[in-house]
Formats: sequence, C-alpha cells, structure tokens
Amino acid sequence: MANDAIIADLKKSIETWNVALCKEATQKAIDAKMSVSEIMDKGLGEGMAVIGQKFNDAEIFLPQVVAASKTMEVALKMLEPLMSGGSSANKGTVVMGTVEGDIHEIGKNVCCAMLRGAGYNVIDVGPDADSQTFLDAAEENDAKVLGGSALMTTTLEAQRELVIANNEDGKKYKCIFGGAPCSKEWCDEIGADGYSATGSEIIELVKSLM
Ligand code: B12
Repeated sequence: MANDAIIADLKKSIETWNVALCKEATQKAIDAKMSVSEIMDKGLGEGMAVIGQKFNDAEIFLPQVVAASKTMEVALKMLEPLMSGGSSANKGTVVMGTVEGDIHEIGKNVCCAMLRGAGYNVIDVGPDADSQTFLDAAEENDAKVLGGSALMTTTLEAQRELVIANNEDGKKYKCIFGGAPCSKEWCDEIGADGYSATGSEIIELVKSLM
C-alpha cells in the first residue's frame, strides 16, 4: 500500500472515529517505516483538525469529538514504543503539562513522547496543571524547561501566568508553550522563551534551550 493511501486512511480513521481502521492504518504506517512526525502531522493530526472544524461549524458535537480523541489515543499507544525507544541518554529534564483550566492533553502527550524519544527525561504533570504544580515538579526533578500546552483561547492567559510565576520564583526555568491557539507572537508578548507549532519541532526547541 502506498504511503499516500496510508496517510489518507489515518486521517479518515480520526475523522470517522473508526478505531478498527485506525489500528490497521497505524500498523501499516509502522510497517512502512513512516516517521512518527509524518504519521502525526500529515495523517492523524489532519484528521483531528477536520474534527475541530466540524465541531466549530456545529456539524458534530462533543460525543463525536470524544470518540475521535479516543481513536487518536489508540494510535498514540501503538506509536509510543517508536517515540520512546529513540535514545537512552538523559539529555536533561523537561516538565510538561496542560495549563490550568484546560483538559486537552493529546498534543501535550505527543510532545512528551517525542521528547522522551529524543532522550529527554519528561515529567508529565498532566492536564489542568496550575503554575505552582509546574514549578514544584521542576524543583523536585531538577528540570531546565517548563512546557505548557493550551488548546483554548481562554486558557492562553494561564501560559502568561506561568511565565509570571516563574519570574517571581527567580526565573530558574525556561518556559516554552504550544497548542493550537498559541503562536510565536503570543509567546513573545508574554515573555516566553520559545514556541513550537508541532511535536516534531519541540525537540529542536528544547535542544536549543538546554
Ligand atoms: C480532541 C478535543 C477535545 C477532547 C480532548 C481529549 C483529550 N484527552 O485531550 C475533549 C472532547 C475532551 C474536548 C473537550 C473540550 N473542548 Co476540545 N477540542 C478537541 C480538538 C477537536 C482537537 C485537539 C487535539 O487533540 N488536537 C490534536 C493534537 C495532536 O494537536 P495539538 O493539541 O494542537 O498539539 C500539537 C501542537 O499544538 C503542539 N503542542 C501542543 N501542546 C504543546 C505544548 C508545548 C510546550 C509545545 C512547544 C507544543 C505543543 O504539538 C502538538 C503535536 O504536534 C480541538 C480542535 C482543534 N483544532 O484543536 C477542540 C477544541 C480545542 N476544543 C474546544 C472546546 C471549546 C472544548 C470544550 C470547552 C467543549 C465543551 N463545551 O465542554 C471542552 C474543554 C473543557 C476544558 N476545560 O478544557 C475548542 C476551543 C475553543 C477556544 N476557546 O479556543 C476547540 C478549538 C474546538 C473548536 N473548534 O471550537 N476537546
């Protein structure tokens, strides 16, 4: 099966929350030795973008979004060994979480897995994590970087709060942010140390800050 067809199936499986198709297409992608970033960015992620658009346009509702994210999670589980088996070296510690008030965590989980695969020790503080939770985890684990995900325009402010809390704490850590509504401009505005649009780019970003 050509890679284009596999990509099309990956995208379709999320759009139609078809778990069986998702498992089959993900296995085919793994067998075809496609890169995780290609599988994510061109296939599964594109499907999720369609879901987001349809939700926005009220063509589908929350249960369908939940079904699509559960489908995505099945694929992520299958991809995990590929993402975390890359290196055994510990290049430093990164605390990752989704900021306070925001329960979206698929993108954050992708970033965690990509970073682990690249040899970083990742402490995942989960979704809906307040600034103090990030700072405590960083202190306890001697981290260098805090990564905060926000998927809603309403929770972008919590990224600013994390920068402020870090500054008040002596600016010990580098703060990086991402998530669909986040941007380089926003990160500059709030005084963050970095932004990346995808889980593939986060590796270079963290490397540049370590
Ligand atoms: C899946 C989903 C859900 C799932 C989440 C499941 C889960 N376990 O995460 C469920 C159904 C639970 C959900 C709930 C809600 N959702 Co929702 N959801 C989505 C959806 C469709 C996809 C998000 C996703 O997983 N994308 C796939 C991943 C892989 O992409 P990503 O997150 O962007 O991550 C990549 C990059 O951004 C980057 N990245 C991500 N994080 C980080 C962090 C760092 C540090 C860096 C450097 C990079 C980085 O790398 C990632 C990998 O490449 C989006 C639509 C969209 N287009 O984003 C809406 C969306 C985010 N949801 C939305 C809403 C409104 C909600 C709800 C409020 C709905 C409701 N009425 O209850 C609740 C949220 C409640 C809360 N308090 O948080 C809105 C937000 C609108 C806004 N205000 O901005 C969106 C945009 C949908 C829409 N079009 O209206 N949602």
